Amino acid sequence: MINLIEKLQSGDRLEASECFKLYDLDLFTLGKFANLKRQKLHGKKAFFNLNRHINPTNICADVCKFCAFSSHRKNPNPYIMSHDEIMQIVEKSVENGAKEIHIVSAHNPNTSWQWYLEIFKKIKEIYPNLHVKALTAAEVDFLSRHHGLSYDEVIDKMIEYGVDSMPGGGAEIFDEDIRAKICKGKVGSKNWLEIHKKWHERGRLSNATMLFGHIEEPKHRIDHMLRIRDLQDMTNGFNAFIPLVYQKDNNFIKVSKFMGSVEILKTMAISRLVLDNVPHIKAYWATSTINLAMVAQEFGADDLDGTIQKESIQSAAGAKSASGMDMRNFIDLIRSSGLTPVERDSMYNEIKVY
Ligand code: V47
Repeated sequence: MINLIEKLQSGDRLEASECFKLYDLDLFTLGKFANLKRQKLHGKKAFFNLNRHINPTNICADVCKFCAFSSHRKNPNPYIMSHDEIMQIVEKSVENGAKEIHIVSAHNPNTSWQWYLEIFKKIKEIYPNLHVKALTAAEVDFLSRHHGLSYDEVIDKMIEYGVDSMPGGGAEIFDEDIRAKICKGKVGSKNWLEIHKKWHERGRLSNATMLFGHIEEPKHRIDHMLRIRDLQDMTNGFNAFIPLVYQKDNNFIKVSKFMGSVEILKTMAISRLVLDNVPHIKAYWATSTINLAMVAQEFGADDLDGTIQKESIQSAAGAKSASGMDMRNFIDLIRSSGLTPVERDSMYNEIKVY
């Protein structure tokens, strides 16, 4: 342990074998070193953006056991939005100040690939400066398999139709055994990484998530982070890493012990320490609660995601995020935590320091 602490003090990159020992350290030791790294990169800044999440359909060909959003026997309310409906939401969101639209759908087998992609063109025609963050690697994989397109073809179409960046969804946990238990049939780990690699190779940026607090163990989280770190060494295309805290309601994973705040904060801190090449660690308040997301800013995280306006995926599973967050509240909470609220764009350029 002394060697590991010396290594953390040096600030040098941790070897994989050292990363696997990090969970043995206590929260405050991890927090101290993660905060040093965070302060070195971002000082006291806590980033957020003005965004809107839109989930155009919940009808899904896949059956992920953690998902309470897709329509299934515990949530029998299938829907699919028309492009007109989506455009109305976009219009309202822009009126409310959104600068980014984050569009993620279930894998709906009853639609064409055009239904997935043409909406981006429609948005960009009217709002050329609105950032479109859309299509997870899981959706890319679904579109490829369902419509007989290669990954390259889907990705080139995304660019042609106006997608600016890719969200980090669908990564879940890369370990193949755990993945088979929680989301069998969905995009495999290697393919998730391959899709992001192809996206990065076209000069585009994306995020990476990790779903934790279900049946995985700490070693699986470290393995997940290391696979992200390896790809980032090659492409430098990840903007942010987002550890998503598992929400337990209305889904099909039986979890006997739920994750407490200490383990959540340790995971945030460890993310900062392992992912020395990813610029931002996002404490996504929708899954961690807003107060813990604020505390996480002192344990390695530097970003909170945004005001969201409406959230359907995590709130279906119990998170208190259904109606987003008021910008004033956001700013006041960041300030009262002793941090500097920084509104950013989707590429982390600073728009306004409050
Ligand atoms: O991949 C599904 C997760 C993700 C549950 O890129 C759940 O900036 C917790 O990826 N408990 C989609 N999480 C959302 C996502 C995301 C969110 C915010 C920002 C960004 C970004 C990306 O939601 C899925 C899945 O891991 N999810 N069910 C649940 N029960």
